[in-house]
Amino acid sequence: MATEQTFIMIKPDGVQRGLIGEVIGRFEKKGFYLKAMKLVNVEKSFAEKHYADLSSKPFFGGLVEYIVSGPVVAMVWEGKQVVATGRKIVGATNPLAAEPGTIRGDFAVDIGRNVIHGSDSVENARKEIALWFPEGIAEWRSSQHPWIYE
Ligand code: DAT
Ligand code: MG
Repeated sequence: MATEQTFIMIKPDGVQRGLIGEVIGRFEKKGFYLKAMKLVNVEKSFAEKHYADLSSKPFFGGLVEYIVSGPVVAMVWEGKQVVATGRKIVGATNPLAAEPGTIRGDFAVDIGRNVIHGSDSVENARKEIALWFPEGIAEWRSSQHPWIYE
């Protein structure tokens, strides 16, 4: 599987609870590369755009309120199969169903306070990165690359 990029967002509860370093460390230590990052407060209309596919769900209003309730950390991570593997690192949507060892499994209880977002497909990752980083992302390669990838 080719090198991919995924969009990862630490939600307001993750920021407030001091989990930024923990989340970054897990992706970094795995062998993925951080290609963009910013801490931002998003507007309601922006959060609605990010979650547009869920606009008909009964929890949509609460989800948007939660995302705008404090700053979030938006990131782009790159690496081999990073979309699917990123979802495994994040864990199941409902934290009580998420395996221990995953971020949601280790750090969350309620579905509406599940700490982190990760793109669910390469195509959605592309859309989310374009939405969150219209300014573009960094071009760099780790000097450790040959020690992580064959
Ligand atoms: P995921 O974030 O695992 O990709 P999703 O895209 O289906 O899950 O939903 C986006 C977010 O919406 C999810 O992280 C938490 C919230 N959510 C999903 N299902 C929910 C539900 N049944 N009740 C309340 N919030 C929910
Ligand atoms: Mg999703």
